[in-house]
Amino acid sequence: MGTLLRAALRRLPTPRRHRCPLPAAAPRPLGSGAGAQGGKENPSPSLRKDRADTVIIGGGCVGVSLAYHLAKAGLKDVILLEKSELTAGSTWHAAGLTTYFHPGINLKKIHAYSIKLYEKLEEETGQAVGFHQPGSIRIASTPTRVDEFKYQMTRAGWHPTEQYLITPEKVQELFPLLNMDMVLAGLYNPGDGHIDPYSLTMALAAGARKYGAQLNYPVQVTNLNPRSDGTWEVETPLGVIQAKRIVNTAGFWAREIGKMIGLQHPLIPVHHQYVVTATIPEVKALKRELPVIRDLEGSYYLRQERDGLLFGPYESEKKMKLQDSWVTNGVPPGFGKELFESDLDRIMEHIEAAMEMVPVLKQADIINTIAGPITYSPDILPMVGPHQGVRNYWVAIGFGYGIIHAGGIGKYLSDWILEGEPPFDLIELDPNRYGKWTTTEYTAAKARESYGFNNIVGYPKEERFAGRPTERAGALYDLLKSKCSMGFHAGWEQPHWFYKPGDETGYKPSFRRTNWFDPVGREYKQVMEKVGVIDLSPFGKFKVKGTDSVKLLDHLFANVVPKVGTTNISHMLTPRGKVYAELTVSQLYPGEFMLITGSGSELHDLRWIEEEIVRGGYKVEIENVTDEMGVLGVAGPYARQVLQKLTAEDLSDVSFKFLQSKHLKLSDIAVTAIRISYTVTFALRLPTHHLLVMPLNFIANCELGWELYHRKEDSVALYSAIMEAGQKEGIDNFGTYALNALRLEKGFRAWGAEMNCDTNPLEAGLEYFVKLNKPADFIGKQTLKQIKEKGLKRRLVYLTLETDDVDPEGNESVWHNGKVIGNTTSGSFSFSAQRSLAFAYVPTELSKVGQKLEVELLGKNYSATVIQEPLVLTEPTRMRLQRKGESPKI
Ligand code: THG
Repeated sequence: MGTLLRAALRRLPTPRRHRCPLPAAAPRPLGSGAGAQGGKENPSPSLRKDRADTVIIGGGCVGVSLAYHLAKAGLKDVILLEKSELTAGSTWHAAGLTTYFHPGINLKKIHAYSIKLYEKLEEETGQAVGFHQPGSIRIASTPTRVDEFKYQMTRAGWHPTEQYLITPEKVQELFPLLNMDMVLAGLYNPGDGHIDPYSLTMALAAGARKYGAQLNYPVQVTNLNPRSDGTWEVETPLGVIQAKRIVNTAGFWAREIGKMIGLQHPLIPVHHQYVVTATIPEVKALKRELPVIRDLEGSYYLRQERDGLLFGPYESEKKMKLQDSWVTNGVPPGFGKELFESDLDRIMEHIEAAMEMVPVLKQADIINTIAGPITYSPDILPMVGPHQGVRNYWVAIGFGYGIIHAGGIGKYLSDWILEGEPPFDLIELDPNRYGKWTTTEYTAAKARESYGFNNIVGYPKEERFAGRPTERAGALYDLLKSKCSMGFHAGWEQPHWFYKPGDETGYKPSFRRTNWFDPVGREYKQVMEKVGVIDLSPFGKFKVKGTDSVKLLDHLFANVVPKVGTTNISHMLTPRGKVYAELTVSQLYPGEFMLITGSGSELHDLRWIEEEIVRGGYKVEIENVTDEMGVLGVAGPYARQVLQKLTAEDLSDVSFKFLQSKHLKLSDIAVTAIRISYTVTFALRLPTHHLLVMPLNFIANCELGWELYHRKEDSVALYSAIMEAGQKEGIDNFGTYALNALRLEKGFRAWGAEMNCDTNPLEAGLEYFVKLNKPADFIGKQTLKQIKEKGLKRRLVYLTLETDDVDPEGNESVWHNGKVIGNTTSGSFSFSAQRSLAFAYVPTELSKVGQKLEVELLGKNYSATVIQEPLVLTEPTRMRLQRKGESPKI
């Protein structure tokens, strides 16, 4: 370490204690400080109104942005309650970084909106915001990091965000003070920078007031009482406010607000420190402001602060600090604009890395360190939207990067509140991705990990291991854990792929094909040629019954209601005709249904259904049986032969048809069996031309499969009985990676990839499941009719790609004639075609079979061809082709 810096550290003033206000020398972004007037307006601490449309709880940048956007959109009676003063909590001491970059596909839109808003806020509100946009560079100093940047480039290529992969020379030109020894490449976002979080909040507050919102502080919310009509009573020391809806934007107090209504929001405050230096002559001598840099290997950000530098590290999982007493006891009620004691020892290795990378730091004096609480959620993404289980309760909480998110999230949530559906897909922020399994211990372990992993390489198919297994791991977990690489799905552990002697086991992430590639091919073959068993227990499972159950499902779903003993694949659409969810619906008994959804969408779907039940006054009961039931999938040509050994019930095709369900005893265990398989089944909508790449006899009979729903207590016995019965047939396990390859070959779309609330079912090629002619006026029907009349601008196509050591993953750029014209949605290696497969959205005029396109993977454009789907022919099509005397061609 440089001696001067060491000396400087020694000269630091005595670290500030808890609850000491920000000293005069507190950092303020360049040129700011004078303009921030909004906070001076000290509203009278009276409620002024006792009725509101929306009460927003918490006056940080996120809550104030929501008030601004709701009021600007014309909503009357928006009241924000802040218990101390605006920005108290995390906003006021934030480092204020703004960036277009986010690895998440949809969050890029939030970032871009925020930046565009912040650029014009002063003009709109008269309040300066201290916004600096010198650009930012992420620095790669390892080859893997360069791969990561290439991966990020293809993911950003179909977004409006400007982002460039730049050479070391260009990096140096933009940031002349770098030690170039370690720089291999840079990821450059022009327009990035930093803003003064306090002034930003004041500008949003000025705007919110201008448009009619009421910001009240200091007014503490002391209790929240739900009323039977779905409205709320918000109690404060100054009286009660009646509100149609409440929005929790309380930052690191959000857990305390949640507790008032019996919810435990998974978020935890962590310590974050940053350091500000005095003037550095080399910085002062520069003609223009330095771009922000993020040294990912060193795990810190660094930006110019006046004529010095500001430097903020993210310590490792082991070194970072949680406020332990807050984890267990909650945030002390009086805590407001206070800081923690700083601890430079904790960040010393990052200081050293920064001095290596930016050598002028060695001579720099530190004039300030800020150590404040910021909120972390288990996956470091915020929770934004309506909450399942509590009517008219919304959240915008868990922000680790609140400043860059505030603008976009305020707009997003305001649109959702006012229009009844999310303006675009942001499923990764759904508060309902968490549930009862996200305990405090889990959240604390994850907060540590997320903080420590701030700058780790973000691989595709990333797995993180802290806090696992949860109490929800699943009944087969202990039996299977040593045999496979497990994936985490909403608290469950589900096998990704299974080990065999000679395999390189464990989690070995890569941007290219890695250790699971060959084993997944083996599992694929297992299911195609013999019979495989998969644990599908993480599915979300609901039972619906009651007088109005048929009526409800007819209104909720775009497909017809299945007859008793049968199953349909059905979509819930939004009023705008987008795909909100995909479920299977089985009528088990007259009027009694089982609804099955993916593991990640359990509470997401449940919230929507529950809300429609209340809205329409349907007489039904819905029960979430997700945790009570296990599910085993048995698939492959010998599936029938194996299961038949365990039951007297006739499983032949005549008596147990595709998409039928029956209650059976298998080896004396009661199961509800559905003849369906995401892996292998019929496709009824097959066109006549196929690219068939496998000999017919090889794929004959491969489409057989059952799902077996049973009591969780019986999972192990059922699994063992099936495995035992299938010895002769060579039964074996398979995991979700093989499942994904199988479903792609069959042309099955996956919710969250090929369809979401940005896509309508027609462009997604789901027309077969959408019954526009059914009598019931299901949600989205009218809009969808209009969409159909107008014609589709883009379509989902099925592509094969000539690749080498990398497969498409989804969200890559699709090119044509030197331009990005679309994006992939998911992909995999096809073990039957022996080349890569992907789904992609492209303009309708480029969607014809035979169209040549390119897909960008790791910096290279691979040639791709639109082909007729599906790749693997299934029984009905083969029969039809045979009858016609045609033989499919390779
Ligand atoms: N099994 C069950 N429920 C589910 C899934 C599942 N719910 C969520 C998700 N997965 C739903 N997705 C699908 C998608 C397609 C099929 C099954 C579940 C499927 N499709 C056939 C096809 O497209 O050819 C049959 C279509 C038809 O004729 O109706 O099987 O995996 N229980």
